[in-house]
Amino acid sequence: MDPLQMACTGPRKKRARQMDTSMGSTQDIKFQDLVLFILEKKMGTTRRAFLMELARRKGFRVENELSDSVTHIVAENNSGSDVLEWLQVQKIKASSQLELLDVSWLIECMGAGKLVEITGKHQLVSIMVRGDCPASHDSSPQKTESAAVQKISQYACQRRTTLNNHNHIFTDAFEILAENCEFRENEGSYVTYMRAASVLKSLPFSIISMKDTEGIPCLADKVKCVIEEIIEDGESSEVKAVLNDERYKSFKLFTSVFGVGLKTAEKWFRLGFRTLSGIMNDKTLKLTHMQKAGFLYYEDLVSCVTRAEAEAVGVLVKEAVWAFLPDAIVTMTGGFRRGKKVGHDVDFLITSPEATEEQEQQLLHKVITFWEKEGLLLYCDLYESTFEKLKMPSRKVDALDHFQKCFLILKLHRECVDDGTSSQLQGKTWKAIRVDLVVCPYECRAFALLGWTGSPQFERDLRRYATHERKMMLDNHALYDKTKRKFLSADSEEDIFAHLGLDYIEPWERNA
Ligand code: DCT
Ligand code: MG
Repeated sequence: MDPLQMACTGPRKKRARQMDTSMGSTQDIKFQDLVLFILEKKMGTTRRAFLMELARRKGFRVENELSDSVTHIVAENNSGSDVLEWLQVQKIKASSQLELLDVSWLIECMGAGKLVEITGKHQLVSIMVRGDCPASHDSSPQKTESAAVQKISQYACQRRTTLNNHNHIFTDAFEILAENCEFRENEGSYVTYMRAASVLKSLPFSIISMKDTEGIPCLADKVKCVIEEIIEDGESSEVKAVLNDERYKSFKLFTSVFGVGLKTAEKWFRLGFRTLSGIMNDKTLKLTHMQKAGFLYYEDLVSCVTRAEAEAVGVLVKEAVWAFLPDAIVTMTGGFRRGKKVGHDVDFLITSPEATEEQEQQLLHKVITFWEKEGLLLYCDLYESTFEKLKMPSRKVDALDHFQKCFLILKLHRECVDDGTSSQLQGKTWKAIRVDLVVCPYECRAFALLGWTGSPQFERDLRRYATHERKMMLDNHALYDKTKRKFLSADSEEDIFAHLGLDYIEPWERNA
């Protein structure tokens, strides 16, 4: 067996006993700047001895005892809180220089024969202070302090949330509970569950016991009860009940149709409908154009858009836009910009440094006429701009913006999709795809890009943070500083984060 493989699966006891754990000191040290200490807690003496010996052979300096010279503590099956607690018992204060790492980092380093970059998945995050933390005004803790003393912010815009979710079992549950509250128009509980799901998505470790939840913000009592039940029973009875609830099931089904919102779903439910075929076969119901398109292309639209399909739509959009405005900047936004592999639609932001107001206003009309002639336009709903310069940003966290935009359904031909394997196209030569196009004035582009990149929860928390922590107002058009009584301009998203005193969060870290 390869030694590294053994490191992953655990050593055979007999061999481990023969090892001399002190011999490493005489071996060549390849990584001079690092001093490791491997924690025995939950790892056991044998495995620890084996890993120490292996790490030394691979060029690491590994201490037998925890001393001041140690720079990295490596642990297995421990959360950050577990390690900190152990340090406290040893009467050792965790300094901000001390890295608390999962053994996976050491194993990766040994496998690669070099130091592997430490990322969130390796860091054992712990929370020194319990409860919601007020935003720190001298930039966020993520970059300036080690994970050992890092607090988790109550704001998603102060957390880095990649798509690597270690707590799916909990976040899936909270998203279902939140959706049920949305269907029942219970705004308060909706926010509670969404914030809980969001904070859990940002954790670089899986919650395995209630102790791991200590100090994590945004976990209300009712949220903790659900977590506890899932830890104990593997599922939540409340979620189970929701999934079996007739109202929830009907609303979920009805709102899966493009053009159907809560009001329509409520009406259909009250009228006694429970299936989509029941609605389609009813001659008395009046459907909007949007809903008719929603039913017509239902199968295509409920199947997710793949990245290859999104890229193919991007080619179509650029081709059409550039035919009329060659200098236009076309950016794919929404979930795909955040690195998602699938989405429910494809969002684009369009802006031009040179276009006149009239050229800007005409662009979407020309693009739509062009696609209509090509036979690619299956549905179109265009909203003209109601944008006014120097208007105060909206106070509402979920307010829609005032830019000109269109909600479309486009026909995407199979041969346009690069991978050619688009499963949804089987037997058909094309697939209906939902596409959103937004046009914004050039000076608003950074705000519009930030707003249209999402996630929705990240956006809500950005605005909430601006209002409550900075006395500023942020929306998709502008940022206003109420203290200085002036608008703050921005050429890039980085500028906006800087105005807000926030560390920059990359798009793929905004999956809150
Ligand atoms: N948006 C927002 N607030 C909302 C809805 C949307 O700030 N209430 C922003 C953030 C994302 C962007 O608009 C695009 O919206 P969607 O397409 O609905 O979201 P998405 O993240 O792209 O998700 P999906 O992958 O399902 O399309
Ligand atoms: Mg989208």
